[in-house]
Amino acid sequence: MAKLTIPAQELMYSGHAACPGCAAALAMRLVLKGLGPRTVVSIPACCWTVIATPYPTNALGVSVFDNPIESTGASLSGLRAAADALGYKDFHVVGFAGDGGTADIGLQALSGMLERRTNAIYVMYDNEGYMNTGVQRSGATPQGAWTTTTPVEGTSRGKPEAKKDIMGLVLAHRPTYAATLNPAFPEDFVRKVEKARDLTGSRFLHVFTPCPPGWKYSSEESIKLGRLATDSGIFPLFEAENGKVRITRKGGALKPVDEYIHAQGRFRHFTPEDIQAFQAEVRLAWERLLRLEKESL
Ligand SMILES: Cc1ncc(C[n+]2csc(CCOP(=O)(O)OP(=O)(O)O)c2C)c(N)n1
Repeated sequence: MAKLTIPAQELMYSGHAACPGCAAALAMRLVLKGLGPRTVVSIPACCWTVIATPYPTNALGVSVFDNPIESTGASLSGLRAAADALGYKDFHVVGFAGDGGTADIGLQALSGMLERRTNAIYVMYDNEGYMNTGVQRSGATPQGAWTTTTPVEGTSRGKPEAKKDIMGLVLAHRPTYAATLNPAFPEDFVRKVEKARDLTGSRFLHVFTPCPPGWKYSSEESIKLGRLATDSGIFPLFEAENGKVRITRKGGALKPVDEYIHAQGRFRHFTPEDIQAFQAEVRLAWERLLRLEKESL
């Protein structure tokens, strides 16, 4: 029988303010299991500020620092300098930010932190939109998806533009470690957090976090959607250590994207042609990743 490797320690308390089925809540729980209590988490404006710290409560068993939405990367550089000045040893400085606060509004601060080689872990939880403020589109929203700012009415048929290649942007900085994680695969998830924990330098974790109210599906389906996303090649699991790319889950032939698309209200308007176009993009991106794995040094 397989041996479960997920630490029993809980550093996220029950009674937090996340929606039922929130995969971003599960992501935080697993991240803290992997890192342990000697951690400070810097959280910008996003769902997680509401989940963790509605005054005067705190759902986490570690220190929390609230930072402005655009400055998580800068906050991590400052917190690391402070921890070093205080002589803290074996202390993890962690950012936990949404896709909007990372790939759009906070991209400059993230780039600065990666370029400075700040000794910290940046976690981007990707619910593919600005969810906390009412499901607006972000650079990470997939092409064609409904959001409140990319409606499906009149001539508008969801988001016209493609999802930003966030890992591509991060890998261009050649960080010590970067990986994609999915709470639907908790063993792979925790192994990557522990690997990031044990390295020094800038580390970036891109976490796939389905969002029931934003993606319009029922809350008990988050894990099923997570598994479908990876097994269809929509959110492949891979890691890059000093630029060397390795795909960490290759389950044979990819599943067609249809089941993933049909399970969510944000894609309800998709025609068979839309699904075909979505499928073609996924296949191209998967082939690019296979090439990257083969060619990376
Ligand atoms: C400079 C600035 N602009 C806008 C906001 C309003 N705001 C607060 S949370 C949020 C959404 C953030 O989206 P994301 O980072 O994707 O996290 P999520 O809400 O999805 O968890 C926005 C736009 C803000 N706090 N500061």
